[in-house]
Amino acid sequence: MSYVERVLDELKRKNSNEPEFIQAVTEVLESIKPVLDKNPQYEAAALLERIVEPERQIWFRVPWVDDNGKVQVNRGFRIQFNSAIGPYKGGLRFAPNVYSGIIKFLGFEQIFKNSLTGLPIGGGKGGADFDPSGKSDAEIMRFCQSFMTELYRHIGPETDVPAGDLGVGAREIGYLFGQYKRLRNAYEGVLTGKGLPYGGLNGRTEATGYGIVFFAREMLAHFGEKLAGKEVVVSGFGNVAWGTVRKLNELGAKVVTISGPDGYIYDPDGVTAGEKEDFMLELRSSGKNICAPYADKFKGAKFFPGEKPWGVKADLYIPCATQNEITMKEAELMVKNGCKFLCEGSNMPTTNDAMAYLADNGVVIGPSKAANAGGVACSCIEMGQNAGHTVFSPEQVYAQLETIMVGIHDNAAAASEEYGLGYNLVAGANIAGFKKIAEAMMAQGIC
Ligand code: 2IT
Repeated sequence: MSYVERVLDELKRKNSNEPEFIQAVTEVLESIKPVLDKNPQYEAAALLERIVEPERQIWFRVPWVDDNGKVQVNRGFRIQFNSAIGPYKGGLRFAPNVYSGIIKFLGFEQIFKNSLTGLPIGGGKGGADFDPSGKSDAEIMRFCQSFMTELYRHIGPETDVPAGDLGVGAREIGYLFGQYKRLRNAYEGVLTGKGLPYGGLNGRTEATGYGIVFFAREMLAHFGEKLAGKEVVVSGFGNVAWGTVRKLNELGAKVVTISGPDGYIYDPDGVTAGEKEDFMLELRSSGKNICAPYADKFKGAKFFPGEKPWGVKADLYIPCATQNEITMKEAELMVKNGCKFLCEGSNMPTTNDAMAYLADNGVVIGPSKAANAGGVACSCIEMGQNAGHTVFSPEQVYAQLETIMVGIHDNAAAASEEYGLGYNLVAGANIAGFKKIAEAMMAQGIC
């Protein structure tokens, strides 16, 4: 049995109730086998066994009082996964399906994503099984304050710096920051994704989406193709989808779909810049988590209830909703429609078997941990801005973001080439991300 198989066996035994975590680890470990073969000292140092075990896992009670005076209790998490190259860094997700397996898969992915940015940030993730949809502003505030009342003792600007993820946007970050500041009596960059008046970074809101599009542009350029004139299927309608749509429009592509948990929108005229783009923000801030109203507002757009957009023909597919929205069923549809490029916006949107099937059928895949790293990269720039007691201009941020995304693409492509895998960005990103973590961990001894 190979080293990787042995570690995966043990992982499955210990975490059998966390399928998403097992999926994420399997995907990474299988593709770094050539690096392990070249470096037998890693097995001797039990490097993989250490990498798959979070350094620290915090589970906590989040009690709060709803608008009817009823006491509610949610479960909060912070998984401090790996600090080999910097303080733990990663978002907080508030969604009803959150449990340890989701936070651990996200935290594990974050280790390699953050490594790929080239910046000094370790991997972590957190959240709660709290459903923000339909909650009043006061309820959101009370929940965030209670969440931070436990979390504050575990985090800090040099220890662990959370940010947003699904269900956690600028409003939630504001409430979390306010409570941290009260409890600690310290004004410090402990969270990123903050509002501009209190330490936030110009450009952080659109950074993830813009970065995804820069990455897609580099993928297409490798084959001598351009984004201009391309039809694009996008899923989701939240922050990541919005930034993606904006940049795609700017670069002359046409976005024909967005989606929500309620179904998808097909807009043959394109989700164009201006009113339509802005309506995505309205959909988000409505707190209802549905996209159907888009079709009522814009003539020519059609709503398909309960369906996903993967059967729509396009040149490029960019999932921006949530994990595992592309399974074998959707992958088969995409291949039938002649899909050439898949650039993953959301974290782990594709199941491992669907990913293998797409690759076998010639689809070029930009993996999420590389393609969506622009968000956390700008979070790290926000940390630097706060630590330096300064403010960066949007132009400074956009320029750095673009350089970082091109760098991630080129490093992933080079790592794949180095190991004789051709242009395989999935393996290349895992290899490039892993190498830096492995070298840092080896240098720091058994810890
Ligand atoms: O998945 C992600 O990279 C995020 N949710 C952003 C993390 C961050 O710390 O900005």
